Amino acid sequence: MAQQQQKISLTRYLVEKQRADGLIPGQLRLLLEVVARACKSISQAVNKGALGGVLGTAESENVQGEIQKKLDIIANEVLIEANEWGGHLAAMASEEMDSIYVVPNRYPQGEYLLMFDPLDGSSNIDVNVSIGTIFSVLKKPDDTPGVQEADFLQAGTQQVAAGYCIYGPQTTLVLTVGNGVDMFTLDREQGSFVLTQQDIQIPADTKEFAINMSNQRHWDEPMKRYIDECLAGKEGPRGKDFNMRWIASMVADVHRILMRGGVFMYPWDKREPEKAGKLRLMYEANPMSWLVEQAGGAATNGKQRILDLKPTKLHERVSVMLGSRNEVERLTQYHAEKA
Ligand code: AHM
Ligand code: MG
Repeated sequence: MAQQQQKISLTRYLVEKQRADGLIPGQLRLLLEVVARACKSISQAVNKGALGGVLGTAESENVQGEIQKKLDIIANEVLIEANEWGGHLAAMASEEMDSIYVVPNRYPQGEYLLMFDPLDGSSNIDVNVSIGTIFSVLKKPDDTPGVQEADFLQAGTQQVAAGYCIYGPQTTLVLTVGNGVDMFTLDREQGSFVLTQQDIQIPADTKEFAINMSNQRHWDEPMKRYIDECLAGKEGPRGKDFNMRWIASMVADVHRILMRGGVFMYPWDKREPEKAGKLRLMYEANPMSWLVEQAGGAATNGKQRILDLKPTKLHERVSVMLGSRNEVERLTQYHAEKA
């Protein structure tokens, strides 16, 4: 009889990682387990859809002036309620909350700071297309008493863990603690995440790009040049045909890139020139950039490595280009030539 392959649960993976290379201290292990548990619960709510009465918009706006969906608010509450009492966190910050959420006095305070976009790709919720939760973990600087927004304003290089959970045909959790990227699939019968892929690598070259082409006329020159050359295909300077995908869920687009390569771009554009971009640095671009780098890819805002940017505010926006290394280098080169 063929020996059944042993399944490794997220819990076991975290315990073994903690033991083996001390990469995951106890509080961080608890934090990651709690985030995963919250994602399971969000996955349940997403799955129920209309049956759970969770679709549609709430009658509120978030700090970015975007109309919130019911599921945006539910996911945010699930993450806060799951994380506030365990003693592993000092504070949380979210796309859906104006200011930081300090762990209430009735609970012990931990040493970590958790940031999240509770449900990224909100425009896809009501049309049954993949969405996801993105998270980033920092350590609270220990030289300051209490906790304030300034404690969160650390460069992406300071992250100690980052990941996302995608709610698609499968619910999949993708995680890094700084030594590669591993992937877990939710086993609904067992109710646990199971390790399904280790050490994910993004190929350095690709023939696939992801960008919202409807903004083309608003881009700056280097961006136009890059896409024009891709579109010119075999007959153009790139000498190969490119394919395009745009899911309008960063989680789903980045997941595809981790699985088979590609380049994802949400650049600055002239629609709102005073904004650096659409995506948020601290809980969208930083965690995704770190995952991509950990998988051998690269991430830039065109001029600088995203992970090196020093944030000046919690909801700061950034221009994003990430994925297969050689394409990101080319984008950087085009921006440098223009400058
Ligand atoms: P959200 O956090 O409000 O959902 O916005 C972020 C999303 C990304 O997931 C996605 O890449 C982008 O917005 C899509 O924007 P657009 O609709 O302009 O193409
Ligand atoms: Mg988002």
